[in-house]
Amino acid sequence: MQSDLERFPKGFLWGGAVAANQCEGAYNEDGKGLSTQDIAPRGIVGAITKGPTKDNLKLIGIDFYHRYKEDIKLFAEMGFKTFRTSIAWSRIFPNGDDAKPNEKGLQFYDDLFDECLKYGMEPLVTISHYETPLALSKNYDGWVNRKLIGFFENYCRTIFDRYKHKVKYWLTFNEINSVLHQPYMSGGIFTDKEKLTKQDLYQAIHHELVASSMAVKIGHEMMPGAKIGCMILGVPNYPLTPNPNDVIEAMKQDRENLYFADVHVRGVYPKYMDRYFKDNNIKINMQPGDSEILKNTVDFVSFSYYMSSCASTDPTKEKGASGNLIAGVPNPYLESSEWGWQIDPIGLRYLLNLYYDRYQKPLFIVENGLGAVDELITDKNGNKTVNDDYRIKYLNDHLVQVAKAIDDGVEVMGYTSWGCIDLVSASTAEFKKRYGFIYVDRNNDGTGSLKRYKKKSFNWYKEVIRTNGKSLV
Ligand code: BGP
Repeated sequence: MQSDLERFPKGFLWGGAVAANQCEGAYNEDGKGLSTQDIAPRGIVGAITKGPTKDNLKLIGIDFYHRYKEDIKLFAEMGFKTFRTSIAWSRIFPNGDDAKPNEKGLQFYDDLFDECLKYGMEPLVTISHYETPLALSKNYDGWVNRKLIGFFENYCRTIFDRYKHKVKYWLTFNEINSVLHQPYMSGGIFTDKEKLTKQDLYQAIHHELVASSMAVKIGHEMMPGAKIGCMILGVPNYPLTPNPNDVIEAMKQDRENLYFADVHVRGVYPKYMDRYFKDNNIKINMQPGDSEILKNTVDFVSFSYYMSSCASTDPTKEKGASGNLIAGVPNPYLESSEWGWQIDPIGLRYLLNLYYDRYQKPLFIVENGLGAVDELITDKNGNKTVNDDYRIKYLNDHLVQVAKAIDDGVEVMGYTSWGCIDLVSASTAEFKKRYGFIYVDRNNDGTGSLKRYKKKSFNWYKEVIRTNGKSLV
């Protein structure tokens, strides 16, 4: 790429992203209640347990709860303009339906946001990132129950009021469309995935969509100037072949995800869902006022991007490619990560264009990165580090495509690389799968000093931010 072009706009929000449940630890400190994650030691690949068990790496995470000052300082050293994290709902309302919030939980995020602001870093806050209070899951079946809207509203009012002078950028539900595939992790739905009816699933989605629009409504009322976005798990679907049947299949699979952003941006259910609901015998119970609330549309669309997928109507093609909570037919043109996620930088340019053509809203890439096994080595100066050239290549190649999308005319607000510091992975709840610019000494068996070390990508990203993307190649 030519280096003399000012592709990334001035004020582009460079940064990194984490989620409370994957890094904070301190799962039962200072009045925090249990969340759905505290009994899911294997992420989405294993069963949930009766209570927290020692093998659940998230209970300690990377001890961010106690070490955030050290970590934020390192992010500041890289020049982060923004830091995306989530608020653990069960730190604020331990059971989700409590009458009063937990002051110590509120104080923690006050301190955390102050620390970010001290370095001129804008907090970008996910209100709900796969950490529904466990009591809401067990006692109400999560978002299947309409009562969750009220509890969520109460939670939003509490945090908006508390942080209105500190947080300008908010995201409602992390990867809201992932509830289609992971109802427990994403929607706190306690009913077994196999037993969950489509009727209940889509009713739960309706509740989340109403709650999300409600958050936009009250957020705008309580925090003039705040920018509130939805957050979508972004996986573009390519037809596996030019067979028109595959093209229609890809369109259908894309719509499964686009539906969520369509409602958030347009404020109404898209027409194609009428057909889907009819075909699947689903009747959404819309209460009076719901359609009015849905009209509170988002200020921007944020999304995660790790991979693309292929759609095929050929029954001999198996959905063999594993991936970010969604499995697709493997693309023969792409290579895969060590975890089988297909790497497709151009897909990011494609997705940015797709969203922008459809919505004409600013876009924010709030997750992207490479989960890999890293080897900690000692360099010639005696410093411990990781030579993660593979990560640098992955991120560079994706950012080049972001630059191209900006050239295409797409409005991109920012980019927060996922897992800017190593943390516990979401899907497999392990430590071996690392994303960070900062290595954390912790292992799958829970051993390790929790010490932090800068990887090679640390200085690389610092330079990308310093030059506003001109150092990309
Ligand atoms: C997304 C989640 C994140 C994150 C990321 C990487 O689905 O929003 O929480 O973890 O994927 O996935 P994993 O951690 O499973 O590698």
